[in-house]
Amino acid sequence: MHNDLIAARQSLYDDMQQLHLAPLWASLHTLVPKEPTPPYVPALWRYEDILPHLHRAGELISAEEAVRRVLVLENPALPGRASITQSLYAGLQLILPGEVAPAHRHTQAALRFIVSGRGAYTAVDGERTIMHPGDFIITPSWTWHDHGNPGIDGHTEPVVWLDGLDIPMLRFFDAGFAENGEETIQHVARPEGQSYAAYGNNMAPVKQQHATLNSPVFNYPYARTREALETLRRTQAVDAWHGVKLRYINPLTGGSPMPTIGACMQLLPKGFRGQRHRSTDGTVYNVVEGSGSVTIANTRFSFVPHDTFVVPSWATVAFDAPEDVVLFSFSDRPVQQAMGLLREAFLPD
Ligand code: GTQ
Repeated sequence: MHNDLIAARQSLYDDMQQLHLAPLWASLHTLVPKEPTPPYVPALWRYEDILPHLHRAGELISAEEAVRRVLVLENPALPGRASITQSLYAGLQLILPGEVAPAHRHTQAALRFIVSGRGAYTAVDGERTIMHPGDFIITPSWTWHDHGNPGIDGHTEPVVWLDGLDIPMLRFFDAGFAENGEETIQHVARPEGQSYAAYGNNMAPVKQQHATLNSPVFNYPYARTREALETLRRTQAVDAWHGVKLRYINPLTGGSPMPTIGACMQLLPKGFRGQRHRSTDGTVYNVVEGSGSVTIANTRFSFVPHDTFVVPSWATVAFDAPEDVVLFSFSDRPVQQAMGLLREAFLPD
């Protein structure tokens, strides 16, 4: 290209910049890429590495002072952003015996996936639920919530869970609001188990079945999920990509339990060697049972129970399970589906 033309163009760009104008043609290919080019990377966090730091935090700050005592799992390529993918946040929360995490609410939606320990509860809009390892619990947008660890049957132990929130998504939309409760521990308005009795048994109250954006079930107990996966692995063909995989639903709609985050549980039977697949929803996994490995793009990660890993948008993923493996996962899939953007591909052998 003629030097004069190069100089003239540069001069135009410099003058434009004063007016906060930019030439589209210089960046069109990155603005509208042929396929996703996520700025974040595959990563795995070993529970064994995190736990000592979580307990050190437990010695240095109370749950009440911290409000939420959480170690945030930051994507290595997004430091300081409290993001594990571009849209999602993940963190490991610890609550020690006798502690309370005070009541508040915010427009950010949360899920809890219980990793370890018994005897803690979470309360959501007036109802408590005891958390058991493997339970999937939702705290929908703008619901009051507090957590406590009084122990169970006279026994107390630390309780750890994985928090998944849509914090980066709400930051993108500038739609975040929050407020603290007047009381540290919210008033219990309904007995434990009421919402599950009303909506968790493939039935719904005859006079109140209007569907809402959020599931009326707020604890999906692991015992039921595990039993379903076990029955299916014995009675149906195992999917070559997913093993046996179920998604959590809002029983009144069949859609995801919350509008911004979808979640699944899958069982990979011993000896499973999964084929590669990919999708546009970057996904966070937590290992519930079993050891194995996952290959994300060209990197292989070995995992053991309680480890967490993230698969970026459009990165290929394939699992290897030398023993029975159970994986929990969550992503922004319902948002992409609502916008007609979700794409996935199942690659042949
Ligand atoms: O438990 O309410 O990990 O508000 C981040 C923000 C947990 C919670 C987090 C929160 C919470």
